[in-house]
Amino acid sequence: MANVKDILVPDIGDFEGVEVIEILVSPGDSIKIEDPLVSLESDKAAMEIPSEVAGTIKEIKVSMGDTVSQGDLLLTMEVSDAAPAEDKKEAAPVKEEPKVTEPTPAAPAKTPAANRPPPTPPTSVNEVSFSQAHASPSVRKFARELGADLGQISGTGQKNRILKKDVKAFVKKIMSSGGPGGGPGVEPMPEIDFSQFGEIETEALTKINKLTGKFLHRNWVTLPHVTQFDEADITELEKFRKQLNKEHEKEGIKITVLAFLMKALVSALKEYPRFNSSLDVSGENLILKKYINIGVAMDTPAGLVVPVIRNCDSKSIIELGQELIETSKRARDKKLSPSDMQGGCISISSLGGIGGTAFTPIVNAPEVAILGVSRASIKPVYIDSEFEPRLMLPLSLSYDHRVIDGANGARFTSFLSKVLSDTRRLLL
Ligand code: CAO
Repeated sequence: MANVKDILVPDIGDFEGVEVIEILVSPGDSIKIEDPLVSLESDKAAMEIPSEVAGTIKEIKVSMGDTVSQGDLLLTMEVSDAAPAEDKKEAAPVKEEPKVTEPTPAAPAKTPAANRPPPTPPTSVNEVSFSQAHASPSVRKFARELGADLGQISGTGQKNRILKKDVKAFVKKIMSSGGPGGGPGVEPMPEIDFSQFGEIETEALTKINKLTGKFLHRNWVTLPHVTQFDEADITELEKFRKQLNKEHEKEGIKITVLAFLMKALVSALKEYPRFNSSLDVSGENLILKKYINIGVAMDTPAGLVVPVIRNCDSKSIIELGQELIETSKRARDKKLSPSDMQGGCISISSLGGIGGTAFTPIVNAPEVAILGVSRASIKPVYIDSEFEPRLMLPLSLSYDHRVIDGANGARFTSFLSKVLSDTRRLLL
């Protein structure tokens, strides 16, 4: 036989007239001992009232917003006789840590959704905004289980309280926003019929475009990039380069600035070995490489490729110049194999032959840095109390800030600049 039992507010300490902020059960619900029934909130803390008995909810006797004290009737429950007496242990109210914002429970709602930072993946939880969010313990627990940051969720409950359904909607939105142009926590790109604005033509991306795009996107969103800009005075280097090209004209050898840059990078990597490293998959160890292979971004009609020139430390500038010519021809003729693109330590993206003053290249992970090079130009440089026309080469070094500190980024480009300004240093 079942009997109907009144469920009262238990001993909740010194609190009087506490607000009912959430009713967690409905008539007909089957309840186990310690299942939460309602959430109460004072101006100091929120707490859940768990059930002391097992049974079925008959009638809810309070409404949201009511204030209750110890001994007040919350609901009635049909308690099954079958429930063993020893199951009927005292269930204490589950208290949440005191609220960070005092004194009004509605305080977190002062941050309108529009002013909140854009959503990030459910895994990155800001503990401060999480603790300040206006939600009951059960909703907090639920959000914790899903890794959802309460601080980013707009509540639809009373006084903007975050409800379980708000957490569900937030997670659902994040999970479904991984479509084209979207990503975790990012709105998917809307599908637009551009022909409504004028004539259009659709061109399929090449295989290389698609593949490169995927890796660039991954590297752009997963690596914290910083780009360090600098300049190198290559006036003397350029004289030397022209002289070398004249000397080797008959052999058909042509050396561009790029070969010198590769040689300068070899010196810089030896001086700063951290730039010749990769993070392992766990992200806890740095793998330092003892070889020096340099990837060179090459623009081909089929798209961008980054073949790797191996063992650059054991090659002369002339050998590097030759290999660059051969490799760029193979790239344009689509003769590169996947292995030609592997094993790089650092990359160079040279747009100097085209133009521009600076840019922010994307690190070619698992490498940790990439050197961008723009077009050299004559600039007035103040030397020994006079302006002199010097050929200045713009450098843009992007690096993975998890591995390289800003100070070392600046040291690296300063070193490169020094070496390129005085080619004798390449011999050191
Ligand atoms: N400043 C001024 N002139 C430069 C220069 C620079 N930084 N770099 C090259 N030049 C000059 C060269 O000396 C050459 O001039 P001459 O013909 O008068 O001797 C001319 O520009 C053409 O050089 P180049 O670009 O063909 O040769 P390179 O060795 O410098 O580069 C290669 C070879 C394959 C890297 C280049 O052709 C290329 O593809 N660059 C694009 C790379 C790219 O797309 N990067 C973006 C990646 S991210 O999207």
